Formats: sequence, structure tokens, C-alpha cells
Amino acid sequence: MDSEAPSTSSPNPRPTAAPAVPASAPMSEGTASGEDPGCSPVDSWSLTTGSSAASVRLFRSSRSYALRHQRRSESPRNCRGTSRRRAEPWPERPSGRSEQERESHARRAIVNRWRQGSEAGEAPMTGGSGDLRLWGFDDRVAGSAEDGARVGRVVQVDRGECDVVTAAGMVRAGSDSVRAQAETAPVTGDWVQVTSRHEVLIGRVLPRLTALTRRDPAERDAEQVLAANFDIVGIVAGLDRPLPPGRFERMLVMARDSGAAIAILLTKADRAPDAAAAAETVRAVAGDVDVLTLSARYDLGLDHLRSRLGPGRTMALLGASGSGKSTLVNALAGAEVAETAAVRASDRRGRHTTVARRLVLLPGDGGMVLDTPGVRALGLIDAQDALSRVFSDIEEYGRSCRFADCAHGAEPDCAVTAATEGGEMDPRRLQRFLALRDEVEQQRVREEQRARAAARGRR
Ligand SMILES: Nc1nc2c(ncn2[C@@H]2O[C@H](COP(=O)(O)OP(=O)(O)OP(=O)(O)O)[C@@H](O)[C@H]2O)c(=O)[nH]1
Ligand SMILES: [Mg+2]
Ligand SMILES: [Zn+2]
Repeated sequence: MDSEAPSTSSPNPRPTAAPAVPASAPMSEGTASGEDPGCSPVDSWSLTTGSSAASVRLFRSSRSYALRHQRRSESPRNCRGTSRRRAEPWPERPSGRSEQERESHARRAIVNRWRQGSEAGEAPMTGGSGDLRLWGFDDRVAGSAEDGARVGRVVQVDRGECDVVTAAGMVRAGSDSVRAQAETAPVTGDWVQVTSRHEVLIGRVLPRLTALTRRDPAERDAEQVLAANFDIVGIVAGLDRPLPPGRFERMLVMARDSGAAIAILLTKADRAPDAAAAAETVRAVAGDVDVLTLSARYDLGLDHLRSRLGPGRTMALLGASGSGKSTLVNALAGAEVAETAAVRASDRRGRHTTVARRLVLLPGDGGMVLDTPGVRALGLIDAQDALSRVFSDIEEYGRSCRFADCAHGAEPDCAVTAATEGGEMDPRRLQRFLALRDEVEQQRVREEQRARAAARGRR
């Protein structure tokens, strides 16, 4: 963190941004107690930055998560706790029975549904409460499933079990222990194949089209997938608190790396003295990204957001605790489907209210939002390309450096440092870029060392 004064306007508007947020202090997700670096008032963003629309090279060719994973196999990760449990429909809860009776009734109901499905052939993918088209089922998903497989979408993951929406309705599915030993663990948003003999199990996770990934906070070199198969990442930030540019840049890199489109959602516009100016400042760092100012409380801007969704489309929300993600979900859903809680009055920090990632179907064929717990750790993993795109202005200057492999440090005739010295670029943006680049590079080196050690072990 630093506490530099806001930068002054540059005569030659270039993307500039204010105080550096140490890239070495990534944010983590969903613990009840943790600090929320990047939200300190000293990180407040200068509102005097220039417009950058013309100077930021637009991001066009997305190297999607899916493509990346053609060359890098996913870390085998188990669903936490792979205990098998019988299928339970959800949220079916017949009243007036004992707990035990209710459970056996529920089991019978779901087993019968599955029996009907197998006797009468595969249940239709469309029509009825489990209409999978509403949940985004399309030819791409159909094409990646095995012939005759039963397909469903993971709505929530809980201690190794998942709520999965299938053509036959919502089911509770365990993970196949054999599968879990060696293959991809399901995450919210995944399309999966389910089997149902005595219990419903997830047999296979279909290839992901997009995914939000980060370095696993518990396992330094492992990748953790937060959510999958969304069309848009909604980066959520509340205008009731400072907007630290380092946090935005980190989330932008992650979102770029996911392969999906990006929208920045500036919530709590009713709390901002000048929401339009804040949006301009964010655009200066975000470049070619949709920036919306919203107020869930006063229904401002929500129609703009709805217009980006629509039938079968999914928006995954990413943002700090207390930024208003769940409030937004409720406003879009038109009902209290997600728990929310007031931020701390002293520093506007959230209370980590949401604890699970959950896919919420919006009414009126309005698509889906994927609510997530507030993030604190956002360690980047294998995100070199996304980093270059988010800092495309630096890449552009870099083309004029004397050395093609210039690191933009002490090299002579470095066009990037010249740009900072000449006031065309905020030096703090360069500092943040260099810190993120080091983080990604160090992680890559560790990954290589690990792969070499593993190869030696196999010999
Ligand atoms: N004034 C105002 N307050 C809002 C708005 N949106 C959310 N809030 C408030 O912000 C607080 C936090 O909102 P949540 O929706 O719980 O935040 P969250 O991002 O889901 O937080 P976590 O679940 O902890 O990650 C609540 O008190 C909301 O009422 C808004 O548009 N205007
Ligand atoms: Mg929440
Ligand atoms: Zn250089």
C-alpha cells in the first residue's frame, strides 16, 4: 500500500492510476475474519486521471481458459469430502412428517424420477421445471457429452456434494470416488454427467468453456477453479468506499484469463457523490470494458445489466465482501434469494456473508447470476497473456524499447520508463504491472521446478 497523493492530470491523457497496491498481497475469499487488503482508504483512487479510450489497445483475441487447458492438464482436485450420500431432491420438503419420513419420502421421489427416466429413455432436456435450456444447455454442451449421458448443471457445491439441476429436476449428487481421485472436481456452473443407480453421482465434468481460476490460498502452487461456464464476469465494486486500482487490475487479469466477457459493476451509485466521474476513472484503467453504475437499492441501471444477460446466459460475480453482490442478485431475482448483511460502519468492510458459490436462475428467462463469497486472495496463476492484455498500454510503449526483451527496469532507451518520466503514464501503474508480472513469473518457475521434480521421481 502506499499513501501517495492523487496523481495530477496529464496534458497527454494516458491511462493513469493512483496508489500502488502491492501485487504481493493478493486477496482471499470467504473467511469470516480476514482483512480485506485493497480496501484501505489510503488506496483511494485518484479521480483526476485522464481518459484512455483512445490510448488503450483494445483486447480482441481472447485466449480462453478452455484453450489454455488444452496444453496444461488441470490439477487433480477432489471435491472436499467425497462421502456418498443418497439422492435428495431439493428443495422438496414435504411437511407434517418426521425428519426420517421426510428423508425417505424425498429419496423415493427422486429415485422414482430417475427410474422413470431410465425406463422411458432420457428425460427431455427442455420443458418442465428442469428445462435445461433456461440453465444454458445448448449444442456446445450437448456436443461435449457422451451419447445417452444424463447431463446436469452444478448449482452449488457443499462439502463434496452438489446440487445439480437436471432435466428431471434438482438433485443432490455425490461425487464418484473413483472419478474424484483422478479427475476434475465439479465447481458451480459446471456441466456434468450424472449417473443414478442407487444414488445420484457425478460421473464426469464436461470440458469448461470459461473458468475463473486463482492460486489456491491453501496450496501455493495449485490452481483453484472458482466458477465455470459463464458468459460474463461481473467485477463488482461498491462506490461507498475507495476504488483501489491494484485490486481492479488484479480482478481484470483474472477475468481476462477466464475467457469470458467482462463488465465492471459499480454498485451503490446512490452512495457516490459523483458516480459518473468514478466510472470514468475506472474506464481509464479498464480500457475496453463495459462499466455500469448501479444501485440495487434504488433500481438504477439494473435494466442495462439485464440487457447483458438474457436466456441461457450466465454472469459470474467477483468482488470484495460487502461490495453488494448478493444484494444485486436479489434485485435481479426480484426476491430475497441470497443473504445480505450491512458493512462495518467504521471502514465499510463486508462481513463475508455469502459462504458458497451459487447459480441463481433469474425470472422471465433472464439468464443466471453466479453469486460468490467476497474475495480476498486473488493470486494469479498462469496468467501471462491476460496480464499483457490488461496492461496493453505498457505493451504498446514496450514495442519502442531498444531491446525486444526489455524488462522496463534499468535498461537504456526504455520507452516505458520514458513514458512515466514524461508524465504520459502514471509510474504507479508501471510498478503494479511489474509486481504482478513478477508474481506470475515466480509462480511459473515454481511450477516448472515442481514438474521437473515430479519427472525425476517417475524415473
Ligand atoms: N446504499 C446502498 N447499499 C447497498 C446497495 N447494494 C448493496 N448495499 C448494501 O451493502 C451491504 C453489503 O451487501 P451484500 O450484498 O451483502 O454484499 P456482498 O458483496 O454479497 O458481500 P459478501 O457476501 O460478504 O461477499 C448491505 O448492507 C447492502 O444493503 C446499493 O445499491 N445501495
Ligand atoms: Mg454476498
Ligand atoms: Zn522497456
